[in-house]
Amino acid sequence: MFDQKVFELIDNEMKRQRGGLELIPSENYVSAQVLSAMGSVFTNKYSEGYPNFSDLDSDESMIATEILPNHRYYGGQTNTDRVERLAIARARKLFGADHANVQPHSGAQANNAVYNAWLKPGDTVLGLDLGYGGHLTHGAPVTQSAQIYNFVRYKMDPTTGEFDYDEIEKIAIKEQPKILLVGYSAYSRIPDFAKFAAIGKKIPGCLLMADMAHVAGLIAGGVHPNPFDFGFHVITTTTHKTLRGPRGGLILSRGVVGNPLKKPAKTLANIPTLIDRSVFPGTQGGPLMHVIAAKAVAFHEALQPEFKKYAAQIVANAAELAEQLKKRDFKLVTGGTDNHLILTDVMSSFGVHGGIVEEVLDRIGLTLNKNAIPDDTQPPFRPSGIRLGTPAITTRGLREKDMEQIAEWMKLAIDNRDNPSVLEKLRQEVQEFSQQFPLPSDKQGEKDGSN
Ligand code: DSN
Repeated sequence: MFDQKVFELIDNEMKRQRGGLELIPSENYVSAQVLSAMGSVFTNKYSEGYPNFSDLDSDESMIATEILPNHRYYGGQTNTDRVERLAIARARKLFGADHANVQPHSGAQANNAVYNAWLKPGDTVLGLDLGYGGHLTHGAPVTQSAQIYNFVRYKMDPTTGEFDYDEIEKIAIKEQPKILLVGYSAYSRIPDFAKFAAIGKKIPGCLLMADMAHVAGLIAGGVHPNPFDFGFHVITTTTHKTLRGPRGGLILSRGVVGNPLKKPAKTLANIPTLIDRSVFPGTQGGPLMHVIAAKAVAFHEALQPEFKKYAAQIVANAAELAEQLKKRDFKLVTGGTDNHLILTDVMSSFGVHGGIVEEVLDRIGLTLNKNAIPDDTQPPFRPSGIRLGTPAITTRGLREKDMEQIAEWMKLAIDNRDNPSVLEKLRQEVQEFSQQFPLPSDKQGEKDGSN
């Protein structure tokens, strides 16, 4: 029987996405090919274990056709092995990694797998505090990993909103972390990876880990530094933000790629194999092969020259949007942006908290999220800030010239938040404007690559 309820909701969500603009900096619109791979028969298959890791530098047509011995726990792996090997080969190339584990179901799973690979219960991790732009999985007390490991969290300098490297070094020397973690969900500048690496190298046995979920697409597109170039050992990321793939996780590492069936010594050189064993069987069961197929497609897209232009356009759009917001009296944390993301203190700009701004903008079809700012005195559901970004609207085809209009709608909606007729007029304008920019999966010829 046709499941009308669910398919109606899918249809409604499609209309919502077509008729508005996505400004949440961690969201994007995937291509028809990514969608199609994700909705494919690979969802039917169990594939616990790993494919063979040999010859991943070979030509892709060889990887897509060669027959290798089955190293997994179930039969029927001819196609899953090939598709996972393609995903691994492409991810390595994209980020200059020695190894890639494409199986984590999410960014949180990826981070937890790295902790489990390198730490014993009680070991110390130094990461950014959630309230200052860090992520839940970087040691927020409500998480499972915070019950297992000792997270010590550094904060941003409240006057500049930026990393305070002297303070981080002081804490690192005192706490001797086994992992020094750089990563964030609400930071609009570029970290000094060389400084982080220099701090980590002063601590014996310290793993340098970068959670680059937000900026992975910018790194892949060559418009953001790559932590591997500064001696980092591990990069974790999600695959669906700036990287524009399916929802999922990815762990990239530098070191010696070994046989995941054999337990290696716990050394930094063996980190690729320690991570493989930690993902499966350490923290996950069967990989989601339909998602891995879609990751392979997204990595292929990110390896194309157009992706470099896309990444550069994300940054150019964000810079222009920041300028247009400042012209309209929005106070920006750090004063601007160097990446895809803007954090603005709407409480001190307009005397209204982020929850209200999120809601009022949702009503006119601009989607973004409320967010804490450094040293926020407001509670989490009524924080002082909002967070927005340009990856999705750039995919949609918006350019610098369109940013003024978005900033203007935002200001008008905040000023008229208690005026339903103005909000309705703005909603119609946003809808008409958005419909000029089809979703990539709506474009003719996208699926078969003919456009
Ligand atoms: N929820 C993601 C974000 O929006 O940044 C992080 O996991």
